[in-house]
Amino acid sequence: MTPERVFVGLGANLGDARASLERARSALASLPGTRQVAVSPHFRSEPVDADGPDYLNAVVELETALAPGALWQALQSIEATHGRERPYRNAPRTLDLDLLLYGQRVIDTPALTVPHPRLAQRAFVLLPLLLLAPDLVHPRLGPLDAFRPAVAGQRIERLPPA
Ligand code: PH2
Ligand code: MG
Ligand code: MG
Repeated sequence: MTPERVFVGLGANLGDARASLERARSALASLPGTRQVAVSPHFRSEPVDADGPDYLNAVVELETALAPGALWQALQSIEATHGRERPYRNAPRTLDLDLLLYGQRVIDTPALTVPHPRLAQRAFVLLPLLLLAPDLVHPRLGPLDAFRPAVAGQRIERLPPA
C-alpha cells in the first residue's frame, strides 16, 4: 500500500496533559509502517461543547501504510494505555486521539467517520492543522483556510515549546 498523508488530533484535559500529549506523539511515531512528518506546538483551549478544565491540543502529521481501520484501532489502544474512560459524551479525558484526515479519503462507517465531522468548526483542530499545512484541502469542504473566521470567537492560546 502506498503510504498516505494522515493528520491526527491530540487532546487532554485531565492529569498531566502535556506529558500525555508528548507520550502519545511518540507512540504514534512508533506505529508500524508509520513515520512522523510534523507535529504542531501545543495549544491551550477552552472546552468546546464540553466541561472541565482547559484542554491542551495538538496535531500530528504522519505518513502511514496502515489502513484506516488499523490506524483507528491503534489510536484506541494508545488512548486505553493512557487510562482513557468514557463516563459520558465529551467527558474530560486523559487522552483523546482523533483521526482527522486520511489522505483525501471519505469514510463513513458506524465506527469511523473521516474526515472528522467537526474539524472545520473547532479552533483547537483547525489552527494547529493550518500551521502544519496552510494549503490543506478537505475532500468535501475544500481549502480549510476559509474556515478561520468561523472559529475566531473560540478562546485558544499557542504555547511556547516546553
Ligand atoms: N474535545 C472534545 C470536545 N471539546 N474542546 C477542546 N478545547 N479540546 C478538545 O480536544 C475537545 C473539546 C471531544 O473530543
Ligand atoms: Mg475528540
Ligand atoms: Mg475521540
